[in-house]
Amino acid sequence: MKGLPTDAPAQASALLSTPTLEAERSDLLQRISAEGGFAFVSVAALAAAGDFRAAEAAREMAWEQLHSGPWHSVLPVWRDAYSMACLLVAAFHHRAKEYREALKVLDMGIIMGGMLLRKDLDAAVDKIIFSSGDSAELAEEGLERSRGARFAEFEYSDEAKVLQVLPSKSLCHQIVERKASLSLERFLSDYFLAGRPVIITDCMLHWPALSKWKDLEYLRRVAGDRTVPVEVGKNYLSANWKQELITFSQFLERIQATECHISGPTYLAQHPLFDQIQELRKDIFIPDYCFSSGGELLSLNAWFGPAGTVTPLHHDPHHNLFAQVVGRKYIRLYPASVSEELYPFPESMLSNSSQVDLDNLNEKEFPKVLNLDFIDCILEEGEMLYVPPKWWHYVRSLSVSFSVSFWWSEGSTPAS
Ligand SMILES: O=C(O)CCC(=O)C(=O)O
Repeated sequence: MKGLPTDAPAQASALLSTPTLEAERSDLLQRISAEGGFAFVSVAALAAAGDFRAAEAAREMAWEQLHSGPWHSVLPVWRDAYSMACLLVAAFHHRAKEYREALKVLDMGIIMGGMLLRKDLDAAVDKIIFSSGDSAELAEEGLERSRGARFAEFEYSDEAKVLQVLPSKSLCHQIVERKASLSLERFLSDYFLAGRPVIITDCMLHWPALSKWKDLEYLRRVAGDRTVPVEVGKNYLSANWKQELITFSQFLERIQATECHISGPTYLAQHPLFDQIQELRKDIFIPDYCFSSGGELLSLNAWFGPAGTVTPLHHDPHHNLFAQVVGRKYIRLYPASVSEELYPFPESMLSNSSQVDLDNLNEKEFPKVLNLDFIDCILEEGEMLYVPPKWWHYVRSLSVSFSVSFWWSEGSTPAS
């Protein structure tokens, strides 16, 4: 932390303009006290009075609470406490023109904190990006190197090589149906209500993302300094799998590195990146199909990684339109009706995942899988796959790949 002017601290949080925090502060502090967080309340008061170390201490205390047990058992008030502390710390960094540090702290608040102060966090990010406009501090690093750079060509463009990396029996049975110019009515009647997957080949061709997200310089410029959560390891079921928080620039470096890291690929998986980085949100459009049933859009998630990422066989409870923006992915689908034959994990946390590793099939342990019918496809750039709720899916990237999933709820469309 650089030295602050002596009059700075008391004004520090005001400089970042945090209207929700001002309105909610006393209620939030009371709720934190009620949960026994007296020490947090004391340091937060010192932080508000200008003590940077106290702001850092408040952030650490809240961080400890976030890691005190399984994520679902963390009391929501501690997530809001964490956001509050992040705003306090960021205000000091902003005042000292330490924009990169400020941005990092705010992103941590966005990723790990609660929703109460989300508007303040987002507004503070905008302010930092604006404030740093004519400073050399943000974004310049690495830009030179990525000027004009695009991702390497498909790693497996030769179909024979593709088959070598796919689970056995891939692409030799039924391929997912492809449709162009699919009307909303036909989508509803033939796929949504029928519970059948389909690839829509031409409904995202106008997205700016299709060309922009291949451009490393663009990605680095709009997101390079932002912190994102990534997964490292073979896949989320493997023993060495872990999560890390790194900057988007660091993530791009890892994707560009031709050799896969020893601990496995780094995958930015199922992250609501577009709530976090508005610039990227502008490059995509929500497909009308998501609203055709009167359901509610639940989440947009990014899936960005190198060739070789695998999401093991699992199912989700929602309707999913899965848009392939950059690169290509192999996807295998099994209907919900064969769930039992796919050996779901008995533990409730993992009950939507199969114990079967399709890349390394143990036929003795899981014999019923062998003769199950499935449908599969290689989803190409510019195509969207509709995955009905509860359909099991296995996904492997065949190149650098950037996809977006749109999840939405059932709605009230009468069966026609
Ligand atoms: O792309 C992937 O790796 C997995 C996508 C997925 O499982 C989903 O959208 O539900």
